Amino acid sequence: MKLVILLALFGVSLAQHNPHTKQGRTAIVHLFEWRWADIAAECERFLAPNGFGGVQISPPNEHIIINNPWKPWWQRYQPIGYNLCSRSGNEDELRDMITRCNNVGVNIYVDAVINHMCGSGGGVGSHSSCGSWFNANNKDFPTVPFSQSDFNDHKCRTGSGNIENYGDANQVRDCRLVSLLDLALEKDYVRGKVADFMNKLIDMGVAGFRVDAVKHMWPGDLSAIYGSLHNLNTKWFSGGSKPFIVQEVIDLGGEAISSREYFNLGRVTEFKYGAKLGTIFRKWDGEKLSYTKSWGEGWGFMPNGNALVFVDNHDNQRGHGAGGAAIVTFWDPKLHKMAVSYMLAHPYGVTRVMSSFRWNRNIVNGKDQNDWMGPPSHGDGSTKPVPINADQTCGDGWVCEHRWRQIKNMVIFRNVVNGQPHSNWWDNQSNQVAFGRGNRGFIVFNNDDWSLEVTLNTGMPGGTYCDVISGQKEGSRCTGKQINVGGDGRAHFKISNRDEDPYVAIHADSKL
Ligand code: QV4
Ligand code: CA
Repeated sequence: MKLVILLALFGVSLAQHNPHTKQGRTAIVHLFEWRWADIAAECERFLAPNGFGGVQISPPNEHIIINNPWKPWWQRYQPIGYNLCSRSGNEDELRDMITRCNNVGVNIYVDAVINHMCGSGGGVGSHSSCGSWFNANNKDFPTVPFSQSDFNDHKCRTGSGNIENYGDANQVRDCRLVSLLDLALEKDYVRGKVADFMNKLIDMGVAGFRVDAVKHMWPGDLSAIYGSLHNLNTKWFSGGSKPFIVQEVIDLGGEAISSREYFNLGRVTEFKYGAKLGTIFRKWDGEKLSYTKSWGEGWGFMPNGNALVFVDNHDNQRGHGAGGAAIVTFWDPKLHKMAVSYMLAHPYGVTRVMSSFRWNRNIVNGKDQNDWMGPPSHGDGSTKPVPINADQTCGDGWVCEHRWRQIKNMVIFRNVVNGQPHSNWWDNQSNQVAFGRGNRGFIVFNNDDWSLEVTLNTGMPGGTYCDVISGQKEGSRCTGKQINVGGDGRAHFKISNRDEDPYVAIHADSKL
């Protein structure tokens, strides 16, 4: 009996680590602040044809509207209730997007903000995305409803009521994160409201959640909430599938709370990954690419089966959250393409690609004065659609890193090499490295200030391959460099440090 219960618990928790991606697809893209209508179209016209497994969407629930500063992106991290109208669209548009993406095999993962409601200074009125009235002064959110006793203030022991010391686990969980009204998730009533919200989305067809601010919630409370979630909708997922759970915990070490506390509940964001990879590609702190021979758990990252990895996210690409100046973003396109490609080529973790919007970056003394700026918008603050240019890039300030040829092709590479071991490592003891994935793919990086010229064992079957970085295979021709692999698996590589993209990648499906 005990064994059965143990196995059941084990099975349940492991299931929440599975992203349920379809057809061997392996990468997720965060379409930050995109409208539901644009995501639906993107699933059909681009993500499905290019093998993307899923989309992380911005919070779909009712949120505060802030006019000073002017409709910042972070207003969506201040919930007013669980009605499904947001800056990205209304409930019908959300449902249409989920349906259309699922119908082409692209999963939807919802950013769930369940630790708190809006900030204590959020005011009184109907300035929310669905127009519901609320009173932040009295902690009154009638649309849920939540009132005074559904919040944690009585448990918080700091003078300000805010988190003052991250070394104290109690205040990190029971006090307010930057004044955000902290929900009493120990109460069955509050847990029930949160679970109802998540279950409604599951029934609509989402595949899982990125849970916001998990460090600020007790593992026991989360376990109770996750435990009451429905299985995924059998219209698109096999019976008994549990929602995928990615928990946002920033753990760079040295705090009272560690990611480990949440491993059994679902995957956890590995923030060390992007911070280190950025430092390595920037060649800061004496780091070298050759040191990444043991990349992954060998670098002290969490166990592979627990990790969700990314080069940058919506916070640290603009100086919020963790990682600082080392993080490489689209503002450094050459390094960004290399770092994202390294991540996609490497077997560690479930991978997430960032897709951003441009803003008027203005860094003064290390701080971006415009880190609040929301997505490309019309004069009334409504979000602009994402126009697609003739060359497949995006217009109107949408960066669409996921559409950059090099990144898109590495998402395909990751699918092609899925399940193959990390193999045939080579390095020059500096910043030139190469590795393969069994006999299905091989990648070579030159991040030194001089040329690379070397013959390497690729582990690939003999033949001519098209490099998917400088170009790609189109029909039977190659628009980029060609790499000849001999019958012995060896190939000659020459990469100038002055190349636009000083790296080369080939895989089984890029064979000519
Ligand atoms: C400010 C002061 C407070 C003060 C308050 C008074 O900072 O000290 O008490 O005014 O009213 C915004 C403002 C912030 C403001 C707050 C409340 O930036 O200055 O407080 O609103 O009005 C995003 C943004 C935050 C933003 C928040 C809510 O990053 O700047 O706060 O949304 O709109 C930690 C956490 C981690 C978190 C990370 C950023 O452990 O969980 O910080 N990451 C997630 C999300 C992130 C989001 C939140 C959590 C909160 O990824 O995007 O914060 O939902 O490391
Ligand atoms: Ca909390």
